[in-house]
Amino acid sequence: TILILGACGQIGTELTLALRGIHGPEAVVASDIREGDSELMGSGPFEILDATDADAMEEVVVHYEVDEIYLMAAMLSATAEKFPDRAWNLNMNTLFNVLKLARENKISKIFWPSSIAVFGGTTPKEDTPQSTVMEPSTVYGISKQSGERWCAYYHRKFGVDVRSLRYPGLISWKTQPGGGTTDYAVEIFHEALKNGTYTSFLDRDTRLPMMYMDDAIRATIELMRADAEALSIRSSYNLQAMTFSPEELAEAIRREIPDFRIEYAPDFRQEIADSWPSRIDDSQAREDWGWQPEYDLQKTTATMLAELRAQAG
Ligand code: VAH
Repeated sequence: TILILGACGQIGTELTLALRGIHGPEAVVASDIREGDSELMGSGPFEILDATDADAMEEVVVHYEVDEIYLMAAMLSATAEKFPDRAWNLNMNTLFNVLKLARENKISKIFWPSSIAVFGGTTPKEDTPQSTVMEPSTVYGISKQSGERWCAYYHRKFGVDVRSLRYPGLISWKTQPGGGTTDYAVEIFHEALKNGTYTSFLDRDTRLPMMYMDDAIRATIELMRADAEALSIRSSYNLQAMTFSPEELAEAIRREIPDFRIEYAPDFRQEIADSWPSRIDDSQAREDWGWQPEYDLQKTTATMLAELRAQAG
């Protein structure tokens, strides 16, 4: 059985639905600190579970005979700057609980998401290498860099089969993201349809690596399916799909909504975004397990607007 921790989150919701589509509803147990949207809750078994509680997690693992865990629970970059202690506790203790279960052979495989947030201001911003200088300046980035080191350690020392991806900013319509710095790229679509205008909290020329959710879900499933022998990276794989700035995204939206207007009012998240790279070198993922993005800016924009219009009915 597969267990998803943080199943109500932006990635967790779609990952749960995708995995249930492949393995069947009963093979995928969703869990989170609170209940999720109706589509998720109606699609298979659900458990209220605080992933920082090791005993509670082990009870769920034993009860459902879990052998794979996807740990999607975390506090993202912007919120983590406001609550550093809670962010560190949530982001790290959940990972330690899952790694320990694997070390004790109570589960056999782990997916754990890292992020482009592991890179800092001294990291090369263009074609950021798989292995490079990483001096993250955010609580979230520090927790992801440390988490990567622990994943590599547990793999090397205890043979734990833990796999990870450095997700860029993710764009999706099904579930509202929470507390990210890249979330302007989600909010903008809702605002464009509702008000025809959006005030961006990142400046016009802030170019960041981004990815449409379907590509991120497919990358996750492809990585977990790959032959363990093919994986040369056990910290976390670089991934690149598209790179754009708020201004470039606004131009793409105007091709569908001609009178859409954008304004810029950078806030504390600008400093976070300025510490992150613009374009990532993902050649190792392409070489090891055949990674290939399918959504570019134009296709993402068209899909987001079409799906949100359909959702609005
Ligand atoms: C965030 N969406 O903004 C997340 C992600 C790279 C961005 O880690 O914090």
